[in-house]
Amino acid sequence: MGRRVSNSKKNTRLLLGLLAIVLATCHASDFIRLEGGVVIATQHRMERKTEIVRETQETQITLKLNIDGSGKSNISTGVGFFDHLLELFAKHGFFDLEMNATGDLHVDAHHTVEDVGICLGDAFREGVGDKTGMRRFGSFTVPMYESLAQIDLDLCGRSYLHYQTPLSHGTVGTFDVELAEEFFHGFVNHSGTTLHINVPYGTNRHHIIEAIFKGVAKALDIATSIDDRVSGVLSTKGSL
Ligand SMILES: [Mn+2]
Repeated sequence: MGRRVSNSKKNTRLLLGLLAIVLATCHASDFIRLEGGVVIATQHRMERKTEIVRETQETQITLKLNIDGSGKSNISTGVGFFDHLLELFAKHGFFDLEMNATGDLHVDAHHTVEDVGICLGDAFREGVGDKTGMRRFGSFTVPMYESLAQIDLDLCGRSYLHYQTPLSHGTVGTFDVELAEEFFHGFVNHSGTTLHINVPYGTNRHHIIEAIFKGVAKALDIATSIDDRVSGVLSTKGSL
């Protein structure tokens, strides 16, 4: 004669079985919500890592990005100040970034800086995927001694750059200051970002550009972060 099992015990076993299956198939970063004792895997969050390889007559670039990183970087572009900017971009945005760029520096740093911006834009566009659960908007203001950089961005799929700084010309090391704008043009065009960069005041070239890169990193960290109140994509249109 078989053992008699009450309905409530059967239900408990069924629930525990379902829980085991859900936990076994879910990633640690998935969202699991308990609602009235029923386990629902509401979203499957993919790893947000990308790898970009781009080669032209002017530059050869390989890039690895982890949007959900810790700020580790390994950067080599051949332009010292630009390496510094990309390292602090990774550090302050908590992105893991490997970047190896070989460009036609015998001409100048223009193609290298612009193409790195293009590759970083491609990496973010691919990395965020369909933007499920993502905050989408990000703003951050960085004071760097006498300079102030105000950054506002939207990862909306529409590319737009507003770039207003007191910088017009000059260099930091071998980096022409106008290359910062070229970098962000490449970035917004390939990432589909609406990006407003305003530096209302500042005098030191190194400080101004560094504050901009830190601010963009912080604003991107906010915009790419996941808010578990967001169901699907944060848009009345239903897609971004
Ligand atoms: Mn610095």
